[in-house]
Amino acid sequence: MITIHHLHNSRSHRILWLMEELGLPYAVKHYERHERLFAPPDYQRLHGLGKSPTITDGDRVIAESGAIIEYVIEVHGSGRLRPPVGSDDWVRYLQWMHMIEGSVTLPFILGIYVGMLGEAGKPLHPRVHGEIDKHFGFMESEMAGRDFVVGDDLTGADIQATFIVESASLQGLLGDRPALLRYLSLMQQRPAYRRALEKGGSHDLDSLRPGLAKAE
Ligand SMILES: N[C@@H](CCC(=O)N[C@@H](CS)C(=O)NCC(=O)O)C(=O)O
Repeated sequence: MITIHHLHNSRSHRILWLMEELGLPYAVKHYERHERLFAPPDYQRLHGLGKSPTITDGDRVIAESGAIIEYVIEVHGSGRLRPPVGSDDWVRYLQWMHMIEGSVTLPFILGIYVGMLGEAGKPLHPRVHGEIDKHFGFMESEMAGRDFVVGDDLTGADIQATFIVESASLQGLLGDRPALLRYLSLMQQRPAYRRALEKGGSHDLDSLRPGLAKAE
């Protein structure tokens, strides 16, 4: 059986949510953040990256959200929550699955670090905010008139995308992005999303972060 090593207030909510949507059995091991931000030493010992989410499945230790979602869907979910391989929807699914952590998250996190530098970070603001606007602007235009990233039903790509949309909302980035705000609300209302919150406990993403560097 899969064990989800759940670091509170973290991306591992994605995997709890995935398991709830698939109706698969799983165990949860809870970990508190160390010094407010970091994974604690016993979490770091699970896998060389020491990052959440990490799951164990027998002897396998698997890290990285997108890889875990794809692994669970293929190995335990009989391909549910992903479009048929080779279809146009699958191409879009793959792009979103990889784009979220590979592209969208980078400028968002940079914005937070640059914000921590205060005045010293100001020369980087135009570049960082340009990239944030580009990525969230792309997602906003792609989600207009849609309830899901792909097709007419939830896929693993929605589970991957929601965490960053949620984080962006908490940083005030969605004020002029109604399609993403509506999408986030639809995802947060799903019974499986809510059950995952109950199983995981605290999901206070706002408590972790200093603010983004402000756009000039
Ligand atoms: N791209 C990775 C990012 C993993 C990541 O940075 N996780 C954060 C939690 S949301 C973490 O483990 N932070 C604690 C630390 O860095 O010690 C993924 O999607 O799995």
